Amino acid sequence: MIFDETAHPHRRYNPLSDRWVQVSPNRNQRPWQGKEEAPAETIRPTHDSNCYLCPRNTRVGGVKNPDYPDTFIFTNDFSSLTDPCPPATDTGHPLLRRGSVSGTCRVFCYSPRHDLTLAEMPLGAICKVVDAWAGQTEELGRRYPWVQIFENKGAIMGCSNPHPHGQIWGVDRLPEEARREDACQRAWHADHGKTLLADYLRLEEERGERIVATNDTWTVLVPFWALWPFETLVLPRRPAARLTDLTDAERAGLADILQRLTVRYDNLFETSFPYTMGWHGAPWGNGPTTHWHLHAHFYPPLLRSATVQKFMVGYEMLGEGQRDFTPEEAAQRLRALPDAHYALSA
Ligand code: H2U
Ligand code: ZN
Repeated sequence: MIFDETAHPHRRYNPLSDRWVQVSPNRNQRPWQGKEEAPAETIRPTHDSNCYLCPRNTRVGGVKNPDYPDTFIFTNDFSSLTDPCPPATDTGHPLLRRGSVSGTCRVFCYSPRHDLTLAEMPLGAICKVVDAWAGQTEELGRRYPWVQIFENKGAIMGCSNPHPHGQIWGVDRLPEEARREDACQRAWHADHGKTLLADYLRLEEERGERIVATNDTWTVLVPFWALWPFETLVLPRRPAARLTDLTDAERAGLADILQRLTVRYDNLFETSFPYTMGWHGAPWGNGPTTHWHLHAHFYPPLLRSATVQKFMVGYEMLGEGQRDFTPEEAAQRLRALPDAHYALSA
């Protein structure tokens, strides 16, 4: 038998986080008995008086939101982290290790419009989001080694409020994903003299089969080692280390590529596409950052329709992560979709 990556189970290595993933393309043929009806798309008002993120509304803690014209950032009224936080004491037993963590958690409203998402926002408004991400990175990076920007989108991802928003945390130490990516990128740079993702990007640009969209300054691709069905990696073509290092042209290019990616995601199943996304930029205050290549991960849970989602259970929890169809097929499907949003162009 001759190996065929589109038919035969195999494993792929994620060099960015040092993990293996199992690809099982043969599982495409299995029967599906779960429910598949399309979800009711509710038409949302531009302002919702019950939304704690809309302008002029009062939040749970009693604070009133300003009448903000574009973006708005506030400290989470229910922050996961505090600063200061009492240092964790030693338990005295090596099998009961604990450590300290302190930081701050902010909520970031992308727009005063309750009814929009990144995919539906005009390019100028997405530019404001990019500028705010960079500004927050700069400010929190002065106080914390790790700045985690992320967005949970969609009820399926546990996000209760459809108002377009994300979160920004400043943390006083590297969390697990950051620690893994720092070690992998550091080792690659020491051996090859270039960033891991610069070498990877060159390879992908030559091959083309996993590219979703590209412009002068950015590329979006489905990584060779993607675990989630339509997972993507958003990469600056120049190896910038952080959002704060981007030129004006790169910021504009980022707004463009984010729009093209999120529109494609919505077009895939003609639904407001759920995902968790977030930025990984170089840690602060830990010496040179030449090994680190800025990137965003998009991790969407949908598998084959607006309602059929991928669950990370069973072998995924007990063995290793597994995907069904190949990353190349995911890229090909996303690449083929139009740049115009299905709901806006109707
Ligand atoms: P997510 O939906 O992405 O979890 O973000 C909403 C955040 O908003 C959530 O973390 C906070 C919640 O703690 N929040 C406030 O800070 N004030 C409120 O009045 C309600 C919700
Ligand atoms: Zn709102």
